[in-house]
Amino acid sequence: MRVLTLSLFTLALWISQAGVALAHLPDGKTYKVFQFPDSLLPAMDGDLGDWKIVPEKYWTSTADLMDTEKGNGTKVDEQDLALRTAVGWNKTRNRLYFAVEGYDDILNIERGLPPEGIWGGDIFEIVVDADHNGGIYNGFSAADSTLENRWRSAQAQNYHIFFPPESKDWTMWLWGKAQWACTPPFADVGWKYEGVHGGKGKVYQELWVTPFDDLNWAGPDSSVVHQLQEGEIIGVSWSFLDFDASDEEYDGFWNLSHNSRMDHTGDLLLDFVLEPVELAK
Ligand SMILES: [Ca+2]
Ligand SMILES: [Ca+2]
Ligand SMILES: [Ca+2]
Repeated sequence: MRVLTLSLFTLALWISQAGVALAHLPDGKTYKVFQFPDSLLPAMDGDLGDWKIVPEKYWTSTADLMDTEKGNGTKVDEQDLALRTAVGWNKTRNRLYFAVEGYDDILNIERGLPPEGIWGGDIFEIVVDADHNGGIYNGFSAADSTLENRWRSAQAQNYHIFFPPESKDWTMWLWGKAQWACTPPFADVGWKYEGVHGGKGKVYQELWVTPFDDLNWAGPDSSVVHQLQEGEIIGVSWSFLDFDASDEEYDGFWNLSHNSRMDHTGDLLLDFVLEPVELAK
C-alpha cells in the first residue's frame, strides 16, 4: 500500500513553492498533447477510431513505462501488458482527453470493490497538474481530516479508472472527496473490450477530465478551473496497476514518471505541451 504522511513543515514548504514553475521529470523531455478541433471531438464510446487523426509522435507505448514497485524496472513483456496511450485537449470545451489501447494477459474485470476486493481490478491511474506548479497533492495528514479533505487532489488531481470499468458501480474515482468532478459535466469515460475476466484480451478506453487549479470538494463554486492555453506546459503522468496473479497485490506499477511518488507530488509529473492543431496525414 502506497502511504505517505507529511508534516505541517512539509505543507508550509509546499505552500512556499506554489506558483513556481518547477523542472519536471525526466530532464529535458517533453510530451505532446494533441489539439482536437471543435468539429472532431472524440465520442466517449470506446471506439478509438476518432483518435486516428492523432499523429504517431503523440502516442506513447509500454516502452515508455517503468515498474517502480515490483522490481521489473523497464523490462517490459508485451505478452503481459502492452499499452498505447495519447493525450488530447480542446480549447473550446477546456478538456483534457486520454485514450488507452491495451493488451493484458489476464483481464481483471469482475473483481469486487472494497471490502470484497482491496483494489477492484486492473487500474489506469492518471494525474494532472494543469498550472504546472508542482508540490504535494496527496498525503497531507492522517490525523487531520480537515487538512486532508481540503488539499488532497486540490492542486493536482489523481484519478483512478478501472480498465475496463465493466460491472462496476462507478467507473472513475478521484483521490480525495471531490467525487463530483468524476462525472459529467466535469468528466466522462467510455470503453470497449474483447475478452473475458481471467483471460487475455484488449481494452479500448477513452476519457476526459476538467483541469482544475484548485479543486475543492465543497463543490464547483468553491473551485477554480484552469483555462487551457495553446503552447503552455502542463504536468501529467499515469500508471497502470496490473493485477494478474493476485486479487490483492498488483504485478506491476507501470508508470510514465519512473517514480512511484507521482502519486503524491506534482514535482514528479512530466512536461506535456498543449500543441496547435496538427492532424495525422
Ligand atoms: Ca471514441
Ligand atoms: Ca498482465
Ligand atoms: Ca491484469
